[in-house]
Amino acid sequence: MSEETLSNLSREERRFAPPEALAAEANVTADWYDKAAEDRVAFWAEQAGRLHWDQPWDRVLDWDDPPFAKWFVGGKLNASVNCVDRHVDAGRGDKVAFHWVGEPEDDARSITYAELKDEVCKAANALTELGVRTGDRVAIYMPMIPETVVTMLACARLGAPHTVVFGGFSADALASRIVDCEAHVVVTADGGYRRGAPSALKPAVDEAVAKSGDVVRKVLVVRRTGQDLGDAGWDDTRDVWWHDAVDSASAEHTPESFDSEHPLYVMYTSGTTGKPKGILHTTGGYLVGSAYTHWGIFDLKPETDVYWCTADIGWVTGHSYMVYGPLANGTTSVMYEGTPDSPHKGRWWEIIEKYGVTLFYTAPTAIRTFMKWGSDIPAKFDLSSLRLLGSVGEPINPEAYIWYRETIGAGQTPVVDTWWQTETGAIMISPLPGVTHGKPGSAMKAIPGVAADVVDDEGKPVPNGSGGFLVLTEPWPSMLRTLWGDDERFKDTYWSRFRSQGYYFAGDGAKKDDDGDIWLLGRVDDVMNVSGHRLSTTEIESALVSHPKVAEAAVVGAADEMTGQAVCAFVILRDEVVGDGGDNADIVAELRTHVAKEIGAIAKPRQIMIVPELPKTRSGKIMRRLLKDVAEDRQVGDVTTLADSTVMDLISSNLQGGK
Ligand code: 6R9
Repeated sequence: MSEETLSNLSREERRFAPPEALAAEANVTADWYDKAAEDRVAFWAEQAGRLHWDQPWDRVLDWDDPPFAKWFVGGKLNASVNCVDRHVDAGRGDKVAFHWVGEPEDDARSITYAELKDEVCKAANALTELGVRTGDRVAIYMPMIPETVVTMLACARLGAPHTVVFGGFSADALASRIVDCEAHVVVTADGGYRRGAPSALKPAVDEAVAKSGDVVRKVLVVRRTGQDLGDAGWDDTRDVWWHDAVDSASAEHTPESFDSEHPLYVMYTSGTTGKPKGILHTTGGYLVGSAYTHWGIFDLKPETDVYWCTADIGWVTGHSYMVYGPLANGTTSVMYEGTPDSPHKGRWWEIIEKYGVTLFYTAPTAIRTFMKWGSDIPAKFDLSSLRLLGSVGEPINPEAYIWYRETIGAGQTPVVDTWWQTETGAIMISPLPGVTHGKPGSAMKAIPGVAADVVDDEGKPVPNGSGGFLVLTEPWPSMLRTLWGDDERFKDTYWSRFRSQGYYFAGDGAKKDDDGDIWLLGRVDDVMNVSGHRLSTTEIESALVSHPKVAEAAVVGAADEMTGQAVCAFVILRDEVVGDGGDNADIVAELRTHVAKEIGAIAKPRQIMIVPELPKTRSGKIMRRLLKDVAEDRQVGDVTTLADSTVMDLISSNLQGGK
């Protein structure tokens, strides 16, 4: 990207200083930036002191064979001991680890650290009984229930890397992951509750197992809904009920210590080609990264805070910021099974009020949905316990940031916009809640210990005020170690673009503003080129969302004979606008003018389509690829990773009514 990059984002001038009381007591202070930069390796060694090591490391970082890193070399530890046993051993066994809230109302339970430890030990014994040994992979396909966390920790306790597959993924997606990492055991449930009804899981596992050759030997099944198990029913030689195998197992289990570089889990994420990438995280470095960032970026005070991350456990955020980070820090967390509108659109706010949530972490897509539903809904609840709000997954538009801060955070709480990836394992770029004067829409700068930059095509840092590619310039403890079984693809995907500089290429476009703060501009493949001008999808989406009639917007670049690419926008209107019977043609004209005014005539969408929904992945990312198919009048491509695969039909039928 060049100076031609048009920018309405950098015109954003609002700044929010940290609340004085928070700043005075902040876990991480401004001097940490310098301290970490002076000796990064020593800084990380200090952070590693947050964990319990059975054997100390002899070398903090081995970067002799880049890009293959080893952290805390020679150190030994057990991740489940760090997340559970050591809190019980320190006399905090009665502390609540999770306030679990099921989707059906009144279906809730609170689990203490002592109870969690017993469950993890029982599950570790049961998995051993089912044949799981150190190094074996276990696939997990579960709803958001406590047993899911228990299974992950039991695997970690045994040194058996887990691979959690989101419960909404298809049987095919599950099968390809099972086969890729050769998981002999699958843990699942009969189903989970979503949108007020049981939603089956076990039939998809049966189908996936059938498609996986003879890889799967045992399937451990939690009874959650009691629903019918489908055509394949039950296979007595393979299927085992959790309540038979785990409930009767011993709660005594002696953990083994594993090498710091022992694999902890594999998490699959989609790449640019069809085959998903199995991101490998190892034990010591990952746990250091997730624990440090969870404590620092959320300013966690474990004694008093109640923390809630709304991510699904099948996503990396659910791993680092629902399980490993919070538990390593001895946090009390909320975990919620269902959707935000069950049984009513205020469910999340009701949960915050009930449990006195102080730290809240969610995604921009959720925030925009709540904006669409209207501010009167959260206004009915007491949200005064909140003292910090986090955002992750996509760039947060200034409008959504302001709404979040004002409506949910009473105009007082800091908002931490955290940039990171499955690959980075932990937050890399974010404001510090007690230090940073936040700018709506900017993730600001690399946190202490992390080194990031925005570079041009040649890998040279761009000057302030310019855009380019986001890179991480130094190794960090929670970095992915490789792609499961594919070192070459690992090198190729992340380390070949800026090989001579040795930078990690994140695949995101970004810009430094005049202060040198970083603004994320979306994936580099989301950058459009219209008549030779580079336009960012994020910036145009932001401009659209800043219009009072718009709830949500997605922009794609569609092939255009005249201009190379043309801007096509898909827009969801706010509920009150949809209801007033106005003419869409008028609104479209108004929005085109609005974008021209906000950014410039070049950014004016060629086409604006008013739609009822947008296609999103389960982690809330808009699938622009599918919208591009619509914009270019093509057959819509593969929809299997959509959270709701009927959305594309809805969009198509809606558009037939007139574009
Ligand atoms: C944690 C997670 C990673 C991609 C990343 C970027 C986008 C995430 C963001 C953000 C702007 C933020 N992304 N956080 N973009 N601002 N605060 O989302 O992991 O699912 O692997 O996605 O998400 O494009 O490259 P993952």
